This record gives sequence, structure tokens and C-alpha cells, in this order.
Amino acid sequence: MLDGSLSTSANFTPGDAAESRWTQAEAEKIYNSPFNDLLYRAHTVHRAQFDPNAIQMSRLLSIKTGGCAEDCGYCSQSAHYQTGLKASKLMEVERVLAEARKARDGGATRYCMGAAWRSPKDRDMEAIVAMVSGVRALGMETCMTLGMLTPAQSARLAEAGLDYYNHNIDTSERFYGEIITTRSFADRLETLANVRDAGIKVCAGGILGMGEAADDRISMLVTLANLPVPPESVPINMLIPIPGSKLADAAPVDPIDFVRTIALARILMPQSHVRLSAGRTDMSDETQALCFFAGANSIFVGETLLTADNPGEDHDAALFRRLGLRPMAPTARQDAAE
Ligand code: SAM
Ligand code: DTB
Ligand code: SF4
Repeated sequence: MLDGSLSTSANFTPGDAAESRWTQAEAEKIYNSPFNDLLYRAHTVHRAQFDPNAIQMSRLLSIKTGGCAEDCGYCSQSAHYQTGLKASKLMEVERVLAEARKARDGGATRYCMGAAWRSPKDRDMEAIVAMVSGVRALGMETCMTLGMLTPAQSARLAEAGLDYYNHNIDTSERFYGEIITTRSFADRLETLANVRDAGIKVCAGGILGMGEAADDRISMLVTLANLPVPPESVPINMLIPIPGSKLADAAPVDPIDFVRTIALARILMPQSHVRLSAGRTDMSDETQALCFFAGANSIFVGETLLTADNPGEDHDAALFRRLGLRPMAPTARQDAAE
């Protein structure tokens, strides 16, 4: 099917408890099709669902940096590696809100707060809840990424009004054990189920460039697309190699393979926002342009991600001008503030 019409398997509405939508074989066939056919199909699916020239803009803040007990091989914040990063305590609520205000004034519509935790401690929940309600009161969408969550913690965050929770599966189930040993692929899926059951929107994706094969990338996307409800937001990160981490010397991803992965994400999850996430600093404008054509419609803005660099406002403004892109209007909220 190259005419871009949606196959029955792709034509679901979030909220449907659809059965398995995609097989690995179907997804591999799409991923390996001629590049022009793949891009044409992905772009057609994209246009049927979204304004192709509007990009959603999120801003990240590390609210608790470094010293993390997990051994994720890609991460600057794991205590298992000597990355030279200075660990810090949980940030004061007022400081978080001051940063969020700046981000809003810079055009971000979603504020994503990340903590280097295996999972939040109960004693931290009060401050976390205050950050969620404070950022919401600024009229922004809220997102948190705090590690694994129990059903009770998910319910508390939902009650505070958290819009999205980010928790990545990172790679395929097969390759996962090569990258992380301190928590399992099944643990990740359990947190995603807890978040979904609490009524919070799910942001889940992964990383390319960790030494995985194309089939691992495809399998990761098939897992996400076949969740009972696919994630509303799918971040695709390109590994930022961190000196001192296990993956410091990983070989870079072929940009064409990166674009193929974005296109497959768009085709398997037509209604999700696909985020061209970490790694844009090392990506040419041309590669980014192809990603937007292939269906990416969200980015992180600002000079820093959590600890690593991101193209700054000036570069992104110039890129948007060159490509005729514009910021996507935020989803309207009944109770949004000024
Ligand atoms: N500690 C929480 C957790 O792991 O769930 C939240 C923060 S963690 C940094 C969020 C995600 O960022 C990871 O799952 C991974 O996909 C991505 N990430 C971390 N370091 C990265 C790097 N060096 N390059 C690309 N992506 C990275
Ligand atoms: C995601 O998938 N990418 C973001 C966000 N979710 C939390 C994080 C990227 C981190 C890049 C490395 C760093 O800044 O340390
Ligand atoms: Fe910790 Fe998250 Fe980094 Fe893993 S990715 S080491 S859990 S901060």
C-alpha cells in the first residue's frame, strides 16, 4: 500500500482497546521499502492527521541531576560511570516555576521536568505535585520523567493534573539487556501501564545509535504501536555520546536510517506526536528537514536538554524560517491560566 491511505490496522482511535496492530514482518517490510516510497507513505499519513508545517515545542528541565542508581549505558547521570557530572538535590519549587515562566515566554507549550531517579520517594511527592500544579497554572502542559511509578504514585500525579509522563522503553526487548541491567524491559512496560491506567497521557520512545540493529529499532516501534493505547507522544532520540559512559564510543547512526525510523514511527502511530528529540546538535538542517517531512512534528527547544546541549533558540528560529515551519498551537485547556 503506497497510496498513503490508512490500513485498517493503523486506523484506530486512542481509547480503543485494539488487538495487536502490527507484526514485526509488516513493519520490516515498510522500513526496508525504497526510501522515496517510505517517505511518500509516511508524509501522506502525516498530512491526513496533522498540519505538516506545525511543530510542537517542549522545554526540558533537570529538577534533580546526577547520582542515579541505574546503570543505563547511555546516560551522563548514572552513578555507575565517571562522566564528570556534578550531582544535585531536588530543585526548589519556586526555581522550577521561574524557569518554566521563562520557557513559556520563549514559546514552549509543554514543560518537561526530569529527575535522575530509579523511582520517586514518597517524601519527594509533595514538591513534585507543587511543581505540576504551579506549571499548569502558568498555562503550560506538564510532563514529568521520574523513573518507575507505582499505581498510587501515578494516581497522585494524575490528581495533581499531570498531562504527560515520559518513560522510554529505549530499544527492543532483545537488545535492552545490553544497555541496562538494573531494571527490566517488563518493569518499563509496567510503569507505562500504571501511568495509562491513572489517566495520564503517555510519552514513550527510545534511542538510536547504541549499537542496535535495524530490527531492534523496528521492534521497539512495534512494541510501542501495539500497546493497548499507543503513546500520545513518541520521542526518538539520537544517542548523544557521553564521555565516561558505557556508550561513549558508539558508532554514529546513518542519517538515512534515522529518517527511516521516524517514517516508520509515523506510519505505525499515525495519531501520535513524534518527537525529533535528543541529538539535534549533531544533525544537519537537511537531516532534520527530512525528519519533519517523514512525520516528526515535535522538538525540544532551548540551549540544554537535561544535561546535554541542544540547538539554541537562534538556530531553531533560522531553521523554522528556512523550512516555513511554525509552532503548533497548544491543546486548549478549559482551566488554563492567563
Ligand atoms: N531517570 C528517568 C528515567 O530514566 O526514566 C528520567 C530521565 S532519562 C534521562 C530520560 C530518557 O532520556 C532516557 O530514557 C533516554 O531515552 C534519554 N536519554 C538519556 N541520555 C541520553 C543520551 N545521552 N542520548 C540520547 N538520549 C538520552
Ligand atoms: C526523552 O526521550 N529525551 C529527553 C526526555 N525524554 C526526558 C531527554 C534527553 C536527554 C539527553 C541527554 C541529557 O541531556 O543528559
Ligand atoms: Fe538514571 Fe534515567 Fe539516566 Fe537511567 S536514564 S541512569 S534512570 S537518569
